[in-house]
Amino acid sequence: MAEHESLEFGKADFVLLDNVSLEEFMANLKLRFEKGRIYTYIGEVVVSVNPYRAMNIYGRDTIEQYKGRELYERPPHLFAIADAAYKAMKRRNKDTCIVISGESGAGKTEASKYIMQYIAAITNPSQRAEVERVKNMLLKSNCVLEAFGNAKTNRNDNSSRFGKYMDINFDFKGDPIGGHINNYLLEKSRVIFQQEGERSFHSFYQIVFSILQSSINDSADFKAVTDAMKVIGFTTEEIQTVYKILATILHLGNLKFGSDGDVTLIENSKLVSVLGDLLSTKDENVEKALLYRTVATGRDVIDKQHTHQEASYGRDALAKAIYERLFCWIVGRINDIIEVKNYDARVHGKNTVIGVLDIYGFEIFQNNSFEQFCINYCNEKLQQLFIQLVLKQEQEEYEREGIPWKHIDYFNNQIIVDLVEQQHKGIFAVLDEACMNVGKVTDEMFLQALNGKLAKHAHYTSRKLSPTDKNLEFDRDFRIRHYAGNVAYSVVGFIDKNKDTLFQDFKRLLYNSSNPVLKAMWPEGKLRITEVTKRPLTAATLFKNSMISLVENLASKEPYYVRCIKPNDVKSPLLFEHERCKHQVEYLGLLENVRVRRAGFANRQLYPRFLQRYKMISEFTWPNHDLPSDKEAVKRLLQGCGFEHDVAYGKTKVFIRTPRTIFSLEEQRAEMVKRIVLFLQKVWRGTL
Ligand code: AD9
Ligand code: MG
Repeated sequence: MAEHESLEFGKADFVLLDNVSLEEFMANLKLRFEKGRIYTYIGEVVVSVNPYRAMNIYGRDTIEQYKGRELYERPPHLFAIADAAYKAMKRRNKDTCIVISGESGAGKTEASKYIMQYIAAITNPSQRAEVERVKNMLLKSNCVLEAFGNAKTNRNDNSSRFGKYMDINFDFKGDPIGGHINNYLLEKSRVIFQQEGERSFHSFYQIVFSILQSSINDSADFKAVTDAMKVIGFTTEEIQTVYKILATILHLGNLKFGSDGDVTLIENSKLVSVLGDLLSTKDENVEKALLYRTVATGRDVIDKQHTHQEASYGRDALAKAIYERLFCWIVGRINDIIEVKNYDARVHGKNTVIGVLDIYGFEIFQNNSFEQFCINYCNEKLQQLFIQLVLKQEQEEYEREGIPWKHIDYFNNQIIVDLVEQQHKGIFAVLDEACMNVGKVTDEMFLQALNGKLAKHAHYTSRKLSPTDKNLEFDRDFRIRHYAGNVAYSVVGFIDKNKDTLFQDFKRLLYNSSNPVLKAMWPEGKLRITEVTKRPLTAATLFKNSMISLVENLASKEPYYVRCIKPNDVKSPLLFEHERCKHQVEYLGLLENVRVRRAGFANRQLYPRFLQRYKMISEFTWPNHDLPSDKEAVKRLLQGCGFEHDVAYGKTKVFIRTPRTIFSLEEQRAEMVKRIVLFLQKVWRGTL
């Protein structure tokens, strides 16, 4: 429970609501938003509403106010959560993680940056040069990754198109000594196609506009990104290669194929030599890779000419693949540089981590495809984790402290997670099976297979299964009832995107480049055609595996949660769209969260902390107590106040069931503080 805020700003913690109803929850959320209080707690969870305006609450002075303080001592803030995670890491040697969730545009990425800034600001008081360097690199890596992995969508001008999990490693002093980034499935199709009103990745505009000097923002960002890459430690050659790759992709976008009878040709063949230059490879090799593929038939190896359609497919696949590879390579390079080296646990003690997760939020567009399906599945996984961990954490604390605990029921989205990922029956499994088939499998056949397998599933339907459903517009769609809403996905492109084929000829072309940086990105180009036999894992399987290991990793750490809410769809700082927000509160399970928290104990505090705060209200503890332990002193204090019935004594903490008790303690404390101040004033004036 946070104090230092008058009730005019609403309740700082939802557990303090008089009645836990959706109406009261919403009224409090709205009041606080309108008063500029964008953060509110549910116990240790931060609920955040995107203010869509610059807030003066992230400066150095605010950071100082949160440093080392307990959660309930200050108004709710991201900094308090970051500090709690940091304290758990430092004092208790715990690996912790901060999981930020919410739909697209709700404020996850901004929150993750403020959290990183806070951690950077409060660490390394002795200004060790090496630690300063590491901190600087961690912060700068954000800027680079955003340039290459974010884009304007119809939901968010700076939408993350990849998932990011960053570990920050700390030494025994609690200073950051390195880090590691895991990135999850980049939405690479954006390189070749954007929905109306959207853009490709920021990086492309930065390079184009830096040449044209026409857009101030993009060209300033170009400089910032280039500088950031230099700071992180990218070599000049590497940076040049990065920009050459971007240019390659832009030129590939202009490449057109034509036909002359049976022969497929490149129409604007001048581009071939431009590409040859950029990729540091011979023009004829570029041309050949674009128009032919090498196939092994028995012992023979032949060059087979692409059809017009195959050539276009190949070109697009190439553009997507080199961008994705570039992105992964950038992440890999950052990791090479920031990873902890030479850490000796015997000398330095345990190396602990804080992980920060910032993924792409749940999204619904006009047209939803394979990428949205993966993104929304990822959000289902995280929702599932939230449900489990928030309860688990609660239960474990009661157990650890020896407090009896009655299990509380909660809504479970596992059924939707299973619908997607279950072996043999799940949507990914059906998709993989379709992709395994030799012979031509179409997206429509995949849809039929889904309809066959999932006809009875409560969260799945399609036009075929629900012909009268007016919200299902197209035959090619299937619809999932997600935890966060209904989404119709068009099956068009599912098969291709899942197979994710890139002709081996392109890999060889890039591997044979005389640019060593580029060559190093394509090690598998070394293989000869007869050596390439293994079928690569599909995009769906890779993504599913990465999500499963992400969740395992998060579950192994002590979690802290930030739940972001998007107040409106027009990016307005003034508008609190009631229905929109209510929907999010519901699907995020925030009300259940409050109930679980309240069914247990609304407040818990370490004994010494509790005493420090309230000792002045009891004659047994003021100014000091002579009881054998702080725990005994707290017992005595609470008995004296008549709150015995409302508390439980754990091993290290006192648990207070109802918020009213805390209010009352606070009131008594305020009264005593006033009396003490008056007394001191009298002493000072000599009027006593
Ligand atoms: V997505 O799932 O990556 O599409 P996010 O990451 O949840 O989404 P983001 O953090 O990018 O959303 O926030 C969207 C925009 O809201 C930002 O670009 C800011 O303009 C605005 N925003 C978000 N949080 C804050 C804040 N704390 N203060 C001011 C904010 N503006
Ligand atoms: Mg984001």
